[in-house]
Amino acid sequence: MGGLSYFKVLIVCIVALIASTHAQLQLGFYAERCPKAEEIIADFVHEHIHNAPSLAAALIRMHFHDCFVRGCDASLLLNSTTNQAEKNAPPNLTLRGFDFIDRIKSVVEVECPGVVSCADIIALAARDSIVYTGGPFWKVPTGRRDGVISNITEATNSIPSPFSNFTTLRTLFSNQGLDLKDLVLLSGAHTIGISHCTSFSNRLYNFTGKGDQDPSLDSEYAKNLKTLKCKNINDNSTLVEMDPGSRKTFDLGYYGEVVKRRGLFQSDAALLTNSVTKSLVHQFLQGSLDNFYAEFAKSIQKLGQTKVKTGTQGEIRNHCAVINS
Ligand code: HEM
Ligand SMILES: *[C@@H]1O[C@H](CO)[C@@H](O)[C@H](O)[C@H]1NC(C)=O
Ligand SMILES: *[C@@H]1O[C@H](CO)[C@@H](O)[C@H](O)[C@H]1NC(C)=O
Ligand SMILES: *[C@@H]1O[C@H](CO)[C@@H](O)[C@H](O)[C@H]1NC(C)=O
Ligand SMILES: *[C@@H]1O[C@H](CO)[C@@H](O)[C@H](O)[C@H]1NC(C)=O
Ligand SMILES: *[C@@H]1O[C@H](CO)[C@@H](O)[C@H](O)[C@H]1NC(C)=O
Ligand SMILES: CC(=O)N[C@H]1CO[C@H](CO)[C@@H](O)[C@@H]1O
Repeated sequence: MGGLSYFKVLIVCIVALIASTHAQLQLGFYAERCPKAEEIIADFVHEHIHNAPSLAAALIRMHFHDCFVRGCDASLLLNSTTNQAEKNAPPNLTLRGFDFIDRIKSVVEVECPGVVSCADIIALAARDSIVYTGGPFWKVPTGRRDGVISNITEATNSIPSPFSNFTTLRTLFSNQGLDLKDLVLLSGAHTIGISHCTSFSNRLYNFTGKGDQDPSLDSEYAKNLKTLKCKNINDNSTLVEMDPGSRKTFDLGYYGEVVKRRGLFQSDAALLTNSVTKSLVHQFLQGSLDNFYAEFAKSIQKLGQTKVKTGTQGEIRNHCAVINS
């Protein structure tokens, strides 16, 4: 028996060692050190999202951009110092919701100072805001720690642009451990929210530099956009719904637009240029909303675990916009 006990102790030690070096996110990570954290965040979102339901779109997009650069570590929230931060990269120019995260952080800090990371707040607030506006639910394991580096070049290089082709999209997603199914599912978030004309006006006015239109964009739709929305190539203020008529509803509308060649961005249209993603788009469009929600949940949970910092890595920031001094 003595020998067996030693053996058991050894096994326990090895398991503990592996667990500590490969710390994982876990559901209810704050249960002991800040039991009310998740409830406070959910309540705050619930209470305020009605004033600005479009914030749900901004927050899920923020979660995506955060996770694509150095993992989901809230590096996106850092202000520039002597170095230019991620926030200032072109894809971030249209992000919204920074104040909202800061406000949640300050409420959580009152309850338990220095315990809950900004990275977890983004992940939870994104999920909660989508749920409270009638979209899918997904689980958010917590325990992310905040990064201390934010680099504009890395954001520019890692985050797909609306002008990306299929090859670029595949590479950038694969760099994050995400596959083609994740690409199609996560792009489905374009069923909510808005875009500036500048993200696609080249397709309407000057696609190849000859004053031409993108032939892969439905010409009737392009005509409407030019007369009613983006009246010239330099319009940088008009906002356009990506899923017209249902930009507040997390439905299958985006896939419907894409197959009608009415996806706003080249990156949306690119999903039809590969046989795998094209058939996935059709598959989700023809499937049920429940099926889309269940599959979307899996992909966004995967996104939310991208290269996370846990254990003693990084820090728990006091203010989301600055690293602790
Ligand atoms: C596949 C690569 C992607 C590209 C190239 C892309 C690009 C863009 C662009 C250009 C905009 C409009 C920005 C503007 O002009 O205001 C936008 C908006 C948005 N994106 Fe994406 N996106 C991608 C994937 C995703 C993913 C993975 C998500 C989330 C899971 C997402 C969620 C959103 C949402 C919700 C909006 C609307 C934001 C708002 O209303 O403020 N996108 N995206
Ligand atoms: C930011 O990232 C780029 C690309 O990886 C790198 O060349 C550059 O040195 C980094 N800048 C800083 C200030 O670390
Ligand atoms: C896709 O875009 C990249 C980057 O702009 C470019 O290098 C590549 O040639 C393009 N690929 C195709 C198939 O058009
Ligand atoms: C279209 O693009 C070409 C080449 O970049 C440029 O010379 C021309 O001025 C552009 N036209 C407009 C209307 O912006
Ligand atoms: C938008 O366009 C106007 C006029 O061309 C310009 O003055 C302004 O700086 C632009 N704003 C942004 C945010 O690029
Ligand atoms: C970060 O930058 C924003 C916008 O420039 C500013 O309002 C905010 O006060 C800054 N936050 C901190 C903590 O410096
Ligand atoms: C939301 C945000 O921080 N936007 C910034 C993006 O970068 C531009 C240009 O550097 C800043 O002016 C914006 O404030």
